[in-house]
Amino acid sequence: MGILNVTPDSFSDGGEFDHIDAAVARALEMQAQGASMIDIGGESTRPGAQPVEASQEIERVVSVIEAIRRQSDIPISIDTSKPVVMKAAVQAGANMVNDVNALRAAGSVECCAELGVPVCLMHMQGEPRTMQKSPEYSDVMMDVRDFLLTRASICMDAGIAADQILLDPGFGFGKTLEHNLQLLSRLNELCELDFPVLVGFSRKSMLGTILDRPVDQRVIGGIAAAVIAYGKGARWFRVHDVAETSDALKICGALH
Ligand code: 9MG
Repeated sequence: MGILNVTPDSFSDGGEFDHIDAAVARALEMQAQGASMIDIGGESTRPGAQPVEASQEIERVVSVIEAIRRQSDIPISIDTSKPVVMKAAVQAGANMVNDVNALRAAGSVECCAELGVPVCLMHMQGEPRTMQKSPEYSDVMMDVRDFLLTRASICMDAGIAADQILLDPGFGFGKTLEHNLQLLSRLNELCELDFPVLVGFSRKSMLGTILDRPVDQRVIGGIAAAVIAYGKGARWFRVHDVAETSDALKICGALH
């Protein structure tokens, strides 16, 4: 899954893809590099990020989704927590909802059930503005697992089919480095459940902390984490550096 942020303040490619043509070109480039889905987001979820109005988010993502659709049928996921944005994005041509809030906003579960699209439910403690202040867990893997299973069960009760649900432990979302490492080392406990698991490490600060490197020098660290996650059963990877990650994952895939 290649990341396409269409926010002016994105931490990794801020402002660069403001223009629709550039966003489409980047999406097509990621497709050519091996991405099997493009994840489009119009609201930053990085730590400390401020929320944006739904109307602004819709304005940012819909024009880009429509423009990609004119040139490619690559599956698109919409990275949002707002049901109105989910609906507008799917009507414009998106095929999946990727929600860092695991469809907890009022109306989100019902909206996705009605849209009939797959959903990625991600774990996050707190909210992006404050989530890194002092995250606490009794047992981080058990807490994340229980949360995701509860959310999956709520989705299924609302009519979302089990095979339309992906789970994501939410690396970096309300977690210390120790929590992230615990989650990675015990990722098999999540992958053993009956849902595919998606992970995202790309350029995140957990890599920067371990490596002491800025955001543009974390590619190899992100690939190392992705390879470890593959070994534990994850099969979906949300990444900026598609070509490099794709090569690494093809090597992993050749063994399975
Ligand atoms: C939007 N977004 C940022 N990081 C993410 C991650 O790790 N997983 C998912 N599903 N979405 C993310």
